[in-house]
Amino acid sequence: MVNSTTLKMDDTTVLSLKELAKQTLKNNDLGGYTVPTHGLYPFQWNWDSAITALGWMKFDEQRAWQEIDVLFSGQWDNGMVPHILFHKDSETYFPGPDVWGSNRTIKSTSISQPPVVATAIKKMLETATDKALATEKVKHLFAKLVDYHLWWYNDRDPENTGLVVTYHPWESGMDNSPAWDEALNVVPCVDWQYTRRDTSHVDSSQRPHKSEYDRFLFLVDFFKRSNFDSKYIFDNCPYKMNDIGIISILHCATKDLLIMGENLGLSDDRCDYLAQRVELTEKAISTLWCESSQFFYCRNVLTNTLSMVKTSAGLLSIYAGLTTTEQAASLNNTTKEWIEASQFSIASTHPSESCYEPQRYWRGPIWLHINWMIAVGLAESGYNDTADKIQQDTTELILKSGYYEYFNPETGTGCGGKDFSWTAAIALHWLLD
Ligand code: 9WN
Repeated sequence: MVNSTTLKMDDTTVLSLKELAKQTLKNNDLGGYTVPTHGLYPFQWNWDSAITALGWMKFDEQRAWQEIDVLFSGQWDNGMVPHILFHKDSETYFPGPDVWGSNRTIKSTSISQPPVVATAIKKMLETATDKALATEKVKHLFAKLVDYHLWWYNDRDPENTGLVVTYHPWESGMDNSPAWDEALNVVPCVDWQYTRRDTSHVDSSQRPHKSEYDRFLFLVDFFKRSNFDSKYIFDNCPYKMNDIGIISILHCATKDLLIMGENLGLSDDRCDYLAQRVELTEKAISTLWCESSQFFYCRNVLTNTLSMVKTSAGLLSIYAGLTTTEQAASLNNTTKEWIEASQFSIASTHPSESCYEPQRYWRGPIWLHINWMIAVGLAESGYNDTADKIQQDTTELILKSGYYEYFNPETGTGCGGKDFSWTAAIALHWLLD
């Protein structure tokens, strides 16, 4: 176990890590938006940009707000903020805009990603030194954010169940999580040939298998064949999940949005409607809780079965404030035990699960922004010791390996893309402040 209680960094180390993080963001800046890393991910990603803006905020507030403005420049008329905006062509990523075929002015995918952006904006507003700029920006963005959140609730929960659905593992942001295995297995494979680009940048042992990509692409084709018709897709999509990760991130962000609106005097009827949706989720969330294992799981909506694998998505319920006092206590104990189960933490899949793979993308590796959310949630529920432990162990990772996309929980080795924007941003926002 890492003896993180003794972790002390001298000022020079902190300074050089900060410098490196700032340089990472500057190097990944393509003029108004930040790529997650060059080559592997050469476009603007939704939740990456929201997290990355928190990093920019530490040294260039104007640039931080620009990141969000550019993200919202790709918002669809129906309110959806796409998972990828293809601002400029690139040959280094597959599937690109032609495969998605969504034909908008700014080319994009037709699904979204975990909507952490309103939460990021609230934090940016709170920490801004230029309050006038921040207030002006939030006032300008507010209606767009409301549109985005309404899209989530209306488009992805048209039956008012309280739990939005997701149509693609890429939408969850936790693309290769074992929580999707069973549901993805019944999705047909595409019947056309393609060349992946990801495995030319990163070793294939750290990326999804071809059988998963075949199904990822089938779903992309399905959206295109469905003409992106919301109702048709809701009724016919062969993959529909209640993802506890997205549900938690959305819930937290909607509450943050409503607080911002109230504080700035921007609330309207649409906010009252969002508040009702918040209540609905609070009532429905217990259906994702398993009393015997004391954990929140994702649900395959098409079979109405919980996906009984412990992934870090289940710990985000505490970050959303969706837990009872007893559930929070139980999840705190689970987190402590989870931390002890590998050398570095928090593994994205619990190390005791048979599907745990410490270096394969979302089947075990550690992501820093997930650690941050879990730590924030635990601290807000009064579990400061666990939150501090996560923060110190996470710092240990960047000291050892720098700013990689994700990290092996057994060795702390950096995996996936190098010089990664959200890792650098979380270091600036949370670890080195
Ligand atoms: C597909 C950019 C994105 C993250 C996701 C992560 C990975 C893309 C991919 O990279 O997904 O969206 O091609 O593997 O899983 O969370 O936003 O960093």
